[in-house]
Amino acid sequence: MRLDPERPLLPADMPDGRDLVAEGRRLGNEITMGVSLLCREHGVRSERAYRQKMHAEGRLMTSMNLGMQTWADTAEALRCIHDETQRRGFRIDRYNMNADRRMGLPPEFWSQAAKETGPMLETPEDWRATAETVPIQPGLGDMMIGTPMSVANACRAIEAGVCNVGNMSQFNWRYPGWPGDDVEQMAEMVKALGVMATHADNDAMVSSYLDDGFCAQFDDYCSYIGWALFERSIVDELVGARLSISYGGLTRSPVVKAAMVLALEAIKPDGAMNSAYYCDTTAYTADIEANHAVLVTDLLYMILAQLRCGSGVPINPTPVTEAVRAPTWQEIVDAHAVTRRIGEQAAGLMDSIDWPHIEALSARLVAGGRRFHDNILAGLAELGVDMIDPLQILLAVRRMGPHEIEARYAAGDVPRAEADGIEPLIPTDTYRDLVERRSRIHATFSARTRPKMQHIRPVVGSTDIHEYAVDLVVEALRALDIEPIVAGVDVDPDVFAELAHKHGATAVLISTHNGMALDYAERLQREFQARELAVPIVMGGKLNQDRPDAPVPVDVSDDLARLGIHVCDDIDGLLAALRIGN
Ligand code: B12
Repeated sequence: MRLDPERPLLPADMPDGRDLVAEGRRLGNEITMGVSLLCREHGVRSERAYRQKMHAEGRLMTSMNLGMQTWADTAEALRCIHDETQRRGFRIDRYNMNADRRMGLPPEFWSQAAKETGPMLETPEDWRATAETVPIQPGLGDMMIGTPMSVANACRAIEAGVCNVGNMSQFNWRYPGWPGDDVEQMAEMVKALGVMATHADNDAMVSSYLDDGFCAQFDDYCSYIGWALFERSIVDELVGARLSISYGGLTRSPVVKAAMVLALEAIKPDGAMNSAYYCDTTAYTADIEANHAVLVTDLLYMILAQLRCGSGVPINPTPVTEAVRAPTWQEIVDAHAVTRRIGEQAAGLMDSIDWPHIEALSARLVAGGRRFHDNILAGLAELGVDMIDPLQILLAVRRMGPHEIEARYAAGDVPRAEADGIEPLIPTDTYRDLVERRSRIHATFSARTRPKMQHIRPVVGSTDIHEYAVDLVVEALRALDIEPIVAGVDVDPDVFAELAHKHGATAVLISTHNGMALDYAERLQREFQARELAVPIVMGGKLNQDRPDAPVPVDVSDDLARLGIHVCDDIDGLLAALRIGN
């Protein structure tokens, strides 16, 4: 997105962010922070105190992502994990609940959107049970702060004894079927930050998984660090809450990740504590045995980085089935068993690592990050954003989007040309992947013959936040001289149907990943019927569906085909799919 000089970045009649923080603080004062089962068992009042105690005892802490179909299934998985890890002689310290995206919506909207991967907390008992089922500390890092339900969710989490509530980086996510606008959503978020500020002295922390938000679209790791500093300036300095950062799932280079961990620790203010460092999620394929190599290498460097900086931050190993679907509880335990074993051996390997190289890289990241941070603060002020109003700041950056922000404020050279993007100082792995995949796709598709391609006018978009495949589909189409209508991410079925109708589209190309492929397709077809549209639908991504009777999302490619949807495993299938109906 390029800023429109004719259109003001912010509306004239928005609420004052400072008043919203004050309102949040008032609401925060009405609730009492709970103490979880884990903390009670260890005689501490908070996750932070627990971690300090464990760190002092020399314990390597671990964290897991967990989100089954329902809360009942998730609670059962927690019990099984607790028992099985005890049997195998270790334990897991915390879990981050991967909730259904509908958790971010007011309950009256739940039935109007497709069920996605992850549980819903529906009753007060469910919320309390997150911290009471087993002595494993919950982090509610998804679909809480940043959503239209920010305030209610933050309050319930605090009352349940959840200390880390997120997710600052998810501030740009949209929620299916929600009719409100970005001002309303960000206002709720700012209020929730006020709630968290009230409980900062009780060790409540606003968590932020950097990879969930704009950082996933940045080309430069310096921008990651700069963005972390930027979030800190809003949460810690403006609002008076405490930010706790997670990072790692989109970085496959263990050396860069070790340097990033050192950098994230180096920029932390005194007394702050980060949430979790994640193993890579992107280098995995369907070759499960080969994925073990990715896991082990990544873990080794992450554990060594922990030993080097002594942060006391838990490590989150990625189950080897990551690229296939959401994991079973057994697959999660297995990944932690690997972590434990590497943890036993890591200290002996400390001296074999080239720390001066990693620390020099970390220093460059910090220096570049500080430049990004200074640039963005000065740049926003220049655009007329009131830099002591958190609502104005959040709304402004949300409206600018990650590409515009990096193009303006990156630490490296300014863009060579508008289309080029920035020249990254330390390129992100996602940027490297994109460049490599794009050139491969360009080479393949531009070599194809293009019969009657000019008649093709597809709409392209993603049903959720996953955006990388959409970028590639667009690239492939452009290589064929087809200019698509790009619907973007988080596109609801009625929006796809409206766009197809309005533009006389010849196909709708959908990427979907959140375990809702079938439910979404049926809703889309109903929207098509309502508009009497007969346009081919092509779907790719994770074509699976959460089902109450199955422990993990089930592949629904055949069901989609039966509905008449064209299913594509990869971009190569696009050409054949596009010919259909022409
Ligand atoms: C990167 C990633 C993320 C990033 C996305 C960053 C971004 N801005 O795009 C982040 C960290 C933000 C993220 C968030 C989430 N993620 Co995610 N994510 C992934 C991951 C690691 C890679 C997906 C990806 O982009 N691959 C690269 C692209 C190029 O490959 P691809 O998607 O496979 O697409 C290829 C083909 O499928 C095909 N294709 C895809 N779409 C289309 C469309 C058409 C028309 C065609 C022709 C072809 C085609 O072509 C592509 C090239 O071959 C996968 C796991 C994995 N390794 O696959 C999990 C995964 C998809 N995520 C998952 C989940 C659950 C989530 C969350 C809901 C978690 C949560 N509760 O917060 C959120 C989403 C929330 C939201 N608001 O939507 C699950 C889905 C579970 C399931 N149903 O099985 C997965 C499988 C992880 C797991 N094992 O649990 N995620």
